[in-house]
Amino acid sequence: MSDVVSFAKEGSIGLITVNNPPVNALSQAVRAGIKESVEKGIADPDVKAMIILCEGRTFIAGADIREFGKPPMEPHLPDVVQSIEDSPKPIIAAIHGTALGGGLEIALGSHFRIAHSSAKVGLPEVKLGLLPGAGGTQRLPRVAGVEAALEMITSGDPVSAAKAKEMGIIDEITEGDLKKAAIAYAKRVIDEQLPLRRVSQLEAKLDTPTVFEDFAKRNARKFRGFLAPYKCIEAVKAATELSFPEGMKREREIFVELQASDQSKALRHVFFAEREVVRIPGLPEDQPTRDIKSVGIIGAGTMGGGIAMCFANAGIPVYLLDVSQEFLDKGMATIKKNYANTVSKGRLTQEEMDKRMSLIKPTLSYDDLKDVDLVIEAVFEDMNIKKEVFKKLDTVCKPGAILASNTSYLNINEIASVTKRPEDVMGMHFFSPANVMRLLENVRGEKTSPEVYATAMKIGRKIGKIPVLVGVCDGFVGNRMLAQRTRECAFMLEEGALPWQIDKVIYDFGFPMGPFAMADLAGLDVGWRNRKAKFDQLTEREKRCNILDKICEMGRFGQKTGAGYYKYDEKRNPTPDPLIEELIINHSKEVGIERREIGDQEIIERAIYSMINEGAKILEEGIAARPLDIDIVWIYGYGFPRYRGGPMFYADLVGLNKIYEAILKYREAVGPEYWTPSPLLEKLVKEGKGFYSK
Ligand code: T1G
Repeated sequence: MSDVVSFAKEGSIGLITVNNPPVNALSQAVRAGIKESVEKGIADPDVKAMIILCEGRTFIAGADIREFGKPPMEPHLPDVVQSIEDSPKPIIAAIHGTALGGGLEIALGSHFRIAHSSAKVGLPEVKLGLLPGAGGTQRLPRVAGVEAALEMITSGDPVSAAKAKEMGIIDEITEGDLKKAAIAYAKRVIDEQLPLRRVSQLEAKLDTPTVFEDFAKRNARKFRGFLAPYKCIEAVKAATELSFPEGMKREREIFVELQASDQSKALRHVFFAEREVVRIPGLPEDQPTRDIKSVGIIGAGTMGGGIAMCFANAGIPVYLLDVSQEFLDKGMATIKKNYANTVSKGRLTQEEMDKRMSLIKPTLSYDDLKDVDLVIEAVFEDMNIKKEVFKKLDTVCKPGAILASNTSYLNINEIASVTKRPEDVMGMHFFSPANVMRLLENVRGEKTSPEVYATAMKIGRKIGKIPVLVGVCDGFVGNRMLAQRTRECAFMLEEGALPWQIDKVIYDFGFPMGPFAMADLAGLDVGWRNRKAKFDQLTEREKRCNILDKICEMGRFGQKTGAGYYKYDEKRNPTPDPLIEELIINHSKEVGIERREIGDQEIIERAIYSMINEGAKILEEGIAARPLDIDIVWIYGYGFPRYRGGPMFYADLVGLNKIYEAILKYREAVGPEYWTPSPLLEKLVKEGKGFYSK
């Protein structure tokens, strides 16, 4: 027997136990071990029934994703599942933790399923750009119905044991010891000689004749551009039209097609990247960190309040400091409203809300911060104000307290220089709204100690963020790359494009919204202020490209004023505004640019490749340690479509040679001050490599 699967007998019951930490993934050894154990149990005359269960924290969490893209090895999972279902002796799956993907498929191939009440089951393959490839698309509709199967398979979201029982996926639930309950269940199956229930022999009934078309139509916006959900629908449809063996064949064909797709490669890359990103190259796994038991937040504005919520949500007490009671009251009221909103949606109990509110203590006095372990400053983006705050913190806070700034671009080294503890100073850049957006850019100053930034990575995860370690430069990683896209899109407006054309191209690329709709949402006055702050550093063309200024001077700051690039109705639905079209056309005349047709491909290249080139420069400068750091920043901070893997993975899919040719083209057309290829990019192209080439 393999060491990851064991077979033992308890009386007349064969226990097949999987022990493949950390999540009992179905590696080749596990598949072989399960198959051998089933055969052993069938061959053993003393064995009347078998149970499949797992050691560790969870039932099988799916196929071993690390095996994808490699030559498949026998036994193949569909065959293992079929050998379970074909067993002449009853087999019971005993589920705890999460039975996901191939794990749930193993359970669906079993004749009976018992779960601990705390367990969850799901088919998350779609999140990897795949579909359940071991019978899930054929068995789930047979046992839970077509509609329920479509929802579960295309969302990839797990359901609770109770919900699964309601759906017919789980037969029994236990609150107690799962193994004991499973053995009792097996004995009942034997004693009562319950007939074996082979799911494949059930029929997948249509809920309505047009259930598939209706489902696809209802989810068109959510699935747009993403292949796997549509293929999942196709496979489930096959379960209602073909025999089980034919349906399995169809499922296999689609699985092989999806596994080879760029979208699945991208999603598998993201799956591992979002776990790898918190590991800092060069730092030992056991790097000491500091305990963060209490936190101070300076500034009760939108960001400060959102950050305070992050810590309260994790059960960490927070002092929220501002300079006036009025600001504190406003900030606390906003926090209360946010929580009340979540309670009204049923996603938080009133009791939980009250507990979290009680963890946030408003204060006017820096003295209250004398014992906190971490302070995050979230005051106005003005270097002088920040320096004043850090000078005060330096005198008040205890030795060893970490002093962090939430600044989105200011120089952390300069801020640290006004303190006596630069090794305890860093940036913790949250993204708005801070209590929602998962990205956290942890900015390492030149003097920040490894213990301090390792602590920031750890506390970032504890409060549910995806922390990425970045270096000091204007805009760090995300905003520095965003500046490239913003400039190119502004230039394309004056050369011939319109906001809604560019937005549609970027939306269709897979972003949640285009750059101009996003600017209207964030508030055009933010970008306007940034432009003014950096005006002296702008090139002549950037200075002249003042469409944003003109719109702001009309008092149009975006959604919050009912108009920006778009005009908005009372429900904030956007409409292209002829007035803005006229303003842009007049602007082109003013700056002497003859407008021309700009194609969608040019929009993609100038908006996305400009960011890729900047990302390569960020890697060269060591501002990001790896391309995966940049991909995660853009997926979690700006909604880069996951199924494209992030800007750097996407660049590899396009081919760096094509990216490079486009950069040279725009160096001629737009100017070398904006489009000079990164030396790293040139080197990789010369070597015929990508950012991720080994
Ligand atoms: N394969 C390989 N490694 C996996 C894995 C998997 N399926 N799931 C997790 N890991 C690793 C993960 O990379 C990390 O490693 C460690 O386990 C802990 O994971 C044929 C084709 C189960 C809910 O998509 O959702 O079945 O970083 O940090 O937060 O139809 O892991 O420590 O080196 O996420 O407690 C379908 C994916 C596969 C489930 C646990 N199954 N996993 O979350 O721990 S495709 C999935 C998860 C399939 C069949 C198809 C979560 C979790 P390291 P973690 P966690």
